[in-house]
Amino acid sequence: MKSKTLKILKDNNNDFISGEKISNEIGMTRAGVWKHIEALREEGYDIETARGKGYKLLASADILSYEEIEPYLNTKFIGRRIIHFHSIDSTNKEAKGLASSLEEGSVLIGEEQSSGRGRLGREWISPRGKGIWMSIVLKPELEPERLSRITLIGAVSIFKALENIGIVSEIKWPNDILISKKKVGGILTEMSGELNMIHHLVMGLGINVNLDKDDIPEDLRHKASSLKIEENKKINRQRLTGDILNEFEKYYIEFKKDGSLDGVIEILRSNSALIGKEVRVISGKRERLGLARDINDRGQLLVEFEEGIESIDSGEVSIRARNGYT
Ligand code: BT5
Repeated sequence: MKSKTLKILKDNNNDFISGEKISNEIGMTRAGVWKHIEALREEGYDIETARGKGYKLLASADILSYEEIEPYLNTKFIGRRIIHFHSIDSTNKEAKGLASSLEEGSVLIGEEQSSGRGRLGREWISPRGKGIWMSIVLKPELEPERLSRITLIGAVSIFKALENIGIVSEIKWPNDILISKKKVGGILTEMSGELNMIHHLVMGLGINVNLDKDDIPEDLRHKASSLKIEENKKINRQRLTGDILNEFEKYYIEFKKDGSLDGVIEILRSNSALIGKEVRVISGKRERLGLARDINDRGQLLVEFEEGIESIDSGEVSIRARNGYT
């Protein structure tokens, strides 16, 4: 209902509209409309009130609700339902709990996460109103073997959306987005299902958009950054969120047809932070040094070890820290 009031304010081209008119249009009392206005103000909308004239929307809020992202969306089903939280422990955790009752393509977004998670239970810092912390619920009907590559679609979608706004980044297979060798985005894909049947899958994407230096804990500053820090300007989170979802749907529809990742792999190859570099391949307690050679058509990283070339499916891959992170 609050969103209806917002829509009327927006449709009114930043002009005054009376409380009575709004209340007639949405079928609510004027006191109810007033409550909406108060709630919208609380979210950050700047709304002017004038006696005898009503309400006027002066400025929209910098929040990632459906109403604010929708103008940038051109998808069929990805992001057509957005559940927006002002604060949440972790969008991935919440999405896993809700996934079975949500339609494919539903997205959960939190303005901040109090317990954001990376892979292997690591912490993911997610300060309020500064990043994109979101999870997409997916229900593809493909064997689990192919599904593990789905993270690559997320990485390429972020890369392409950044490219659309003129930001050059690199993809560190399989789940990191880097600018100037520092991490500005990461992906955590979690599956739920049985041996040969996936019920649903939750892809969590975290992008450091407008974080300032102080938002990044000191011990991460050598390896983490944000778009704002790297580009020296504030970035529109709403447009970027819409763009990521647009790019994601394009590649995901292709992938769902037959598991094809052709376009995705091409982009990964030509914008990889790993190919040609020495890498440390870590799986559990085992660490090996090798040279990242390529990414094959199945999305695996080809690494040349002393013993020969191996294709790596997923797991921990980090470039030997020579100059900086990655
Ligand atoms: C990732 O893990 O890169 C996956 C991050 C996924 C976050 C999203 S946000 C929405 C959704 N809900 C969640 O709870 N999670 C997902 P990993 O590769 O394991 O990287 C984690 C490591 O990156 C940490 O151990 C830190 O060293 C570093 N780190 C933590 N917060 C960071 C940040 N905001 N930016 C860059 N690096 C960070």
